[in-house]
Amino acid sequence: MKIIDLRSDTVTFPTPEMREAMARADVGDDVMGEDPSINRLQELAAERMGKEAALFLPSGTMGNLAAVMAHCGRGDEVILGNQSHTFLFEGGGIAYLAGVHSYELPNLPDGRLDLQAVRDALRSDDVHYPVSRLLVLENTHNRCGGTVLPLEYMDAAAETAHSLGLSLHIDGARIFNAAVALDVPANRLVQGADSITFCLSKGLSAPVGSVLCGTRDFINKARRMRKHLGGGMRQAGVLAAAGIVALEKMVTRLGEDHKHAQALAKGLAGVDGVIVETPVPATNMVFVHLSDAVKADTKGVVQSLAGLNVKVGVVGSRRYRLVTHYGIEAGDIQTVVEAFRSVLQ
Ligand code: TLP
Repeated sequence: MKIIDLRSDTVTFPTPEMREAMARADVGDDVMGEDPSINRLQELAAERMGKEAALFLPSGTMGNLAAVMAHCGRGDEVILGNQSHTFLFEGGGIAYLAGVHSYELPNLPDGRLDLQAVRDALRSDDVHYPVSRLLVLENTHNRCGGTVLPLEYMDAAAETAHSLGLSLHIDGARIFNAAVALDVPANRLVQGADSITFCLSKGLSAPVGSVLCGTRDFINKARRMRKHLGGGMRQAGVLAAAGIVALEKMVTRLGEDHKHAQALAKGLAGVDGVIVETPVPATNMVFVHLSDAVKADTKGVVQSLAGLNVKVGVVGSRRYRLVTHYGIEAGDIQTVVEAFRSVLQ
């Protein structure tokens, strides 16, 4: 019996083509810059993001952290959303490991930051204050519902950041979902950004890895930071080989995941007791919560669903996240809807 695992798109397995590419990969010592597969992945990633250079890292968390460390010195300040992954889910690493102070602005419901609020957050030159150095945005925005920050906003945010003397980093863990949803090339979407991290190991299905892109100088600094963080790997070309397949073969199919998410939202909207937060999800995430009429508790529902081979993520009291991905097929959607109906009836 198939387990329908909607907890995240991080649960995806490598495709058969990835496994073959991994078995055949040419490898070398990447700390010495000699892994041909990693070098190729980095070139490809830089090209896809329209940046000079790129760096392969073990995770999105390390990509964002290395970026913050390369942009900021200790005691500097980064402006970011209070719902951002970097603020909520990266273990406070920018404070703990980088000594960087954060200025959290409330994310608007669609994941954007109000650009006037960004202007207002800029510190004046005064010894009492940290030095404002960096603006971080997330696209797609995970906790705001897999929402997409539109192109005009991305351009305006870059202009605002630069006019304030700030650099702009994009946590683009799912930037290709945004690009596919907007039908805009990813490199255009991040054109104004100074750096971007994107993940190979989410909707693109590679087993491990993220890539940080930016100018050559910035990437040279970030490579030092990756070493400080213990992220310099050796013959990791076996991982990069899967990443190359991810970039070349797995981007355009993300639209299927978005369609499945829309079908799932529509189906769940018809189940008594389930409140779908966004009737037409923008990308591959569906957030739902239980109505007051439901007696069962948050965990009880998860356990009952798991008993029917459906796994969902808990993201708050009586609130769940369901993420579609490679491995979830059209036929699974109805199974999930029926599972909810049977658990909540
Ligand atoms: N997100 C994971 C969990 O950590 C919540 C998920 O299941 O969605 N940026 C964004 C926007 C992310 O969603 C994630 C992972 C990361 C960065 C970190 O990537 P990894 O897990 O590779 O460190």
